[in-house]
Amino acid sequence: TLTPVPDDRFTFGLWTVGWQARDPFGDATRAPLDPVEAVHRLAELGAYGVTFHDDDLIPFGADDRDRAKRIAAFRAALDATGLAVPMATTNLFTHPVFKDGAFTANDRGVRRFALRKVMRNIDLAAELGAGTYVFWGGREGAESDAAKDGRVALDRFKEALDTLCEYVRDQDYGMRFALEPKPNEPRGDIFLPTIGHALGFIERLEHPEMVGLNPEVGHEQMAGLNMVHGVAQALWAGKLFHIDLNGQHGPKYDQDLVFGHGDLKSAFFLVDLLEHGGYDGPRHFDYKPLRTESADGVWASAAANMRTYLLLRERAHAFRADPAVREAMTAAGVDELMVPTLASDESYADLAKDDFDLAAAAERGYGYERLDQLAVEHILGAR
Ligand code: 3MF
Ligand code: MG
Ligand code: MG
Ligand code: MG
Repeated sequence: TLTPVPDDRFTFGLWTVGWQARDPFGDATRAPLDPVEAVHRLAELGAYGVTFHDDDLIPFGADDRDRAKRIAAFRAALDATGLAVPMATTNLFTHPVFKDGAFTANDRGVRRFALRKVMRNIDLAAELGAGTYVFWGGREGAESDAAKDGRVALDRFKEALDTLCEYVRDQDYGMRFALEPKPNEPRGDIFLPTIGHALGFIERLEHPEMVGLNPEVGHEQMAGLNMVHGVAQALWAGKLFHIDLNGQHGPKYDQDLVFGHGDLKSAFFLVDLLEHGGYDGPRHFDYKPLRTESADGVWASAAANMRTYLLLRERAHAFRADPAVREAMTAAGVDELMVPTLASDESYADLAKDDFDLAAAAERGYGYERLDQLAVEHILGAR
């Protein structure tokens, strides 16, 4: 069905529907959105949950009474709607104190402040039942390569995550961390710019089993990379802990379009992978309603993310079930790739026994054109 229900596990960041559309060249075009209203509206639309940065819920610097009041109101909205909080994260990028980064700021006092800010919100995240805590290092980077020794910056990044893993273990929160790579914006260059960089980094941590990824469609595409391949590698490594779905038109500024409103074909193959590739986490939308929209447009865009996902899910099932697709896949050898190159009782020595028709293999066609067109026809609803 194309009506979103909580079982579909759609989630939204408070900062998405709540984006006031301030950009580097223009002021806000929308009024602030109360998190309580966001929770109610998202629940009405069929979402499963909501996620937040500490500062989305509690303005930076709020006193303890104000903080408690806002948390209580948010909790009441969650209880009234049944919305879950599967993930939370820290804003380590808006306040001027983070202009040179948080975990990798040259100023040691900033690094220590950042850790305190994260731990405080991890406590709240745990109270609200979040199983995943995301780290997007938006300010962890540089504009000049004279500013930081990249090797040392990674030492500090590792130190921060090791310390926070220790904290979560000591508190018995059972929470996992998910790193969100991004190549640039707002920094000229950001550390851990892609899924691949982050996967390599995780293996050097003290508790690699606690740390995985939160890849974002637009972020990989900003780097000119194939999100579907990146997510496949994250799944292969057992590291797809969470995902940020949105739309992007290739390498340019971070567009944060509605899911599917950028590279639609890639969105189709991504949904196909998530649905058939063993991912069972939230389908989290991290997008920005266009700056041109008033409140109606905001809620239309929230609904559009879920409907587009459901349409693509339906299309992906139809694609897989189509006998013509099955046949084209077999002809293309898609299944043959599942057969190990050496049989279980063979070694490299057995390769010498092969009687291989080199000319025939060089000459064969794979039929990918036909297969790809079948995918396009399914996306367009022509089959
Ligand atoms: C920026 C982002 C972030 C992260 C968020 C952590 C503000 O490009 O994608 O959104 O997703 O900080 O989840
Ligand atoms: Mg983003
Ligand atoms: Mg983005
Ligand atoms: Mg994101």
